[in-house]
Amino acid sequence: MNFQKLCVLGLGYIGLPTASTFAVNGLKVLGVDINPHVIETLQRGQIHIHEPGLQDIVTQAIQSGHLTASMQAEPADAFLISVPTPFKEHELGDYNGQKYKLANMDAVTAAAIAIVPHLRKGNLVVLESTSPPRTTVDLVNPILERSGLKAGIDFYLCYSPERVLPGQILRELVENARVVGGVTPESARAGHDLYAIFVQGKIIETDATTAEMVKIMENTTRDVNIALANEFARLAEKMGVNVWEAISLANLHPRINILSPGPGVGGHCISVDPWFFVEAAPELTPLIYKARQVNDSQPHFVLEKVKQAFHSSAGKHSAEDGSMSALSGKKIAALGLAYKPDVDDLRESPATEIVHLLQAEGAQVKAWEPFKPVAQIDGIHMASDLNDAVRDADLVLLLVKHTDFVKLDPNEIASKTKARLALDTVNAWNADEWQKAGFQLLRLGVQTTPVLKAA
Ligand code: SAJ
Repeated sequence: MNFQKLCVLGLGYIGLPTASTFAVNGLKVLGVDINPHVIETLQRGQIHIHEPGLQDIVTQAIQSGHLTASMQAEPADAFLISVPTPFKEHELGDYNGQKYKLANMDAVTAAAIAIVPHLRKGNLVVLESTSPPRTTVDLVNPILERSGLKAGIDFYLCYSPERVLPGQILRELVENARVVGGVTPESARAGHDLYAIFVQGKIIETDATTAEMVKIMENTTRDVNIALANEFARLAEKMGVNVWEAISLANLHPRINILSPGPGVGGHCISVDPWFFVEAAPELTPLIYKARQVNDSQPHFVLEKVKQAFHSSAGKHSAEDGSMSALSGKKIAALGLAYKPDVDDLRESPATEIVHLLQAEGAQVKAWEPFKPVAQIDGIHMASDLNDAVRDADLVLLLVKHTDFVKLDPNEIASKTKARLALDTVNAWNADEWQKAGFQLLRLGVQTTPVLKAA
């Protein structure tokens, strides 16, 4: 199949890089988004999200005349839907009292409806948004057929999940293998032809529902593995073991690859997608459900570690402030609010949840997020820079392993803060160096003294 014009609906972290990549590979691309700020920014030749290399490729695509932006879809040879699939905000599912999150498919529904007036015989429609299994067949297909055209006969319809890692999107878009699932084999073939325009990785054809499952299986596998790592961290603290050392030794085993524990699982993918399986079949997914619970409770684990940190140093300070256990009045410098290192995305971020939990316990938190220095984040007091964050702190709390934070010199920090207590939740700092600089450094997954009860 030949394509001249492509319409991409949804210009977020996936849609904009994908639209630009198709445009610099020769297609005429119309980028569509319901957010006027996104369209105005693009029409000014700028971008609204941080991703390495994205500004350059967008500039190239716009200057070539191949990428334009609008809030309205138009007729095209192919349509690509890459809109968000978050949770329903005020509604939970219930299975024997077990509450679970529900997918909000409003944006996908609206995008499919927006395509109907422009759908023509021979067109291709691709759903890329991560969606519960059977969304393409049971939700998108019937909407598109309101055009009077039949999917798989008059037009092609397929599902093709993006699998790119934020921070490496433009490279992975081209290099990663791509799964294309059609509602018919011909649809899968048409999807193959579209992505073959720039994908250098293997392109595999299958059916739409299998492709949907594949995507959610990938992210669910990662979520369950991270949950296991987080449980290992909790166990290690109980046993007086350094979990980071233990993981690096276990990963020497040829068939073991334990992921990293941390302050929690954030972002719009790993912390969201497994719920699509739980929603689809709560009776079949006890493990997936439990893993979500473990990862969603990790911010509380960090809260307890902060209390522990103050408690362990209380010997020295109790005389001064008299408030023994509560965090009330404690000044905490929170370093990092993004959901993971070196990205500007704060969606579902465990770090912001931890700050909210600390504040609810009466702590005064000043947060510094270098990737979103001016962010107004609900109820979080943002510092103007790193120095401002640590200056009056009692505790320096590292929540995100941004490269710049890893490189911090503890002596330099010691000269800028009165704190001598630090907590590293992401295994970024060298304990000896920080201790030499005068800090008592506590680390997630490391307990110097075992807390095992004597038999
Ligand atoms: N995390 C840990 N420990 C780890 C790895 C990650 O706690 O060992 C945390 C991170 O800090 C973050 C969250 O998990 O809060 C997710 O981060 P991530 O880097 O694992 O993944 P995402 O969400 O940025 O991207 C994932 C990727 N999926 C997989 O690797 C299976 C990416 O390939 C997908 O395209 C993306 O989800 C998506 O859009 O679905």
